[in-house]
Amino acid sequence: MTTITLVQGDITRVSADAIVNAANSSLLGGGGVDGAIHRRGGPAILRECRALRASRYGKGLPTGRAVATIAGDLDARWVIHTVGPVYSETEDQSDLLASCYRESLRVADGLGARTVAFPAISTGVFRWPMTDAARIAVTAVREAETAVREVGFVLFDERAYAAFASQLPD
Ligand code: AR6
Repeated sequence: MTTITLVQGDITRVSADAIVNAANSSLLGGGGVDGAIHRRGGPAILRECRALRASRYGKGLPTGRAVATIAGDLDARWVIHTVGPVYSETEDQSDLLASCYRESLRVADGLGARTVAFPAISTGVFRWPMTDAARIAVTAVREAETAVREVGFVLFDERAYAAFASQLPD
């Protein structure tokens, strides 16, 4: 059984075996949680991202996939970078968003991670409506077959926290 916990705060301040980054396919950093992780984690993470671009992901990491690097100065062993879909009003990309959670947990299993912290993927720059994103995230984690013991959703503000809380029993 995987326990789901909710925390309101900054994901770069939490302690976990693996911290998930809402990256973009370039793997070369950006704003939002991606920028915060690279800032606090230090340049070692970006160095490994660049190496991944040069070796396995010359065309970028596809949307819905995940890949791990070291975690630099963060209080974690690994950062798992995943690329959420940009929200579309015309196309249902829910499965790609769910895939970010599934693939991140699959990568976590490969590493032997037992605790994983997720941000609310795609709900910032990529504009996914928070309540819908929370439903997809919680469902994907609940349905995942994983050896991860604890998944913590780290929500940046009260609105995000409330949206995720509404998806869990009291
Ligand atoms: N800790 C936890 N959550 C955070 C933090 C933080 N330090 N900072 C922001 N959030 P976003 P996306 C929340 O934009 O929508 C980047 O430029 C934020 O409030 O970080 O998947 C990448 O390089 C929001 O709820 O990621 C990509 O280009 C959630 O994290 C693009 O943005 C996700 O917001 C990815 O966009």
